[in-house]
Amino acid sequence: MKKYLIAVLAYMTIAGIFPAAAAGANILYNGGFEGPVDNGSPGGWKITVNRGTEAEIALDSGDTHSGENALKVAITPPGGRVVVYLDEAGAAPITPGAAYEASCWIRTQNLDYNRFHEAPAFRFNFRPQRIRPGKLVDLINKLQGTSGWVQISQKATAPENSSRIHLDFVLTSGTVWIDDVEVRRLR
Ligand SMILES: [Ca+2]
Repeated sequence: MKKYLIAVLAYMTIAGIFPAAAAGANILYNGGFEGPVDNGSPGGWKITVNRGTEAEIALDSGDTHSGENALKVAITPPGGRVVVYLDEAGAAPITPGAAYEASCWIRTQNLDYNRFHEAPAFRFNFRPQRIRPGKLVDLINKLQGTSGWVQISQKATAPENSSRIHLDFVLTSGTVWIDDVEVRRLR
């Protein structure tokens, strides 16, 4: 009986009855920052810190949106540039032509522009083919005057020659906590 079941499942996968990810399912592997740390970055994510930027980057268990950890990035004034971006292996493949929604929960403290007047942002795009202009939420515009966790989401349609999500957070000055980042295919 078991053997029979496996054969049926294999056939269904080949026939495309189980697509890469079902509509509506979150395709990010570690959007909640609960997975293991890999080479100093949370699994599924990469972080770059521009030269001259003084920043503390850590998994913080103090006040998470859910689970044990949120990613904390604290940049000392007058600021600089830290980019937290989704690793190529951080999400399941996407379906070209399908619409997706990227969302995250963010908490901030003393958020500000850097010395180049660059705003902190949550950006959403695709690779290898990109959408132009890419989707972007200006975090100062969205979160100024707020405290506590706020959900941010944005939608985009994957171009025909895209195979994966590109998602990042550009951080400039002040402290940001990020948790429960998700990307879902819209039904
Ligand atoms: Ca978490």
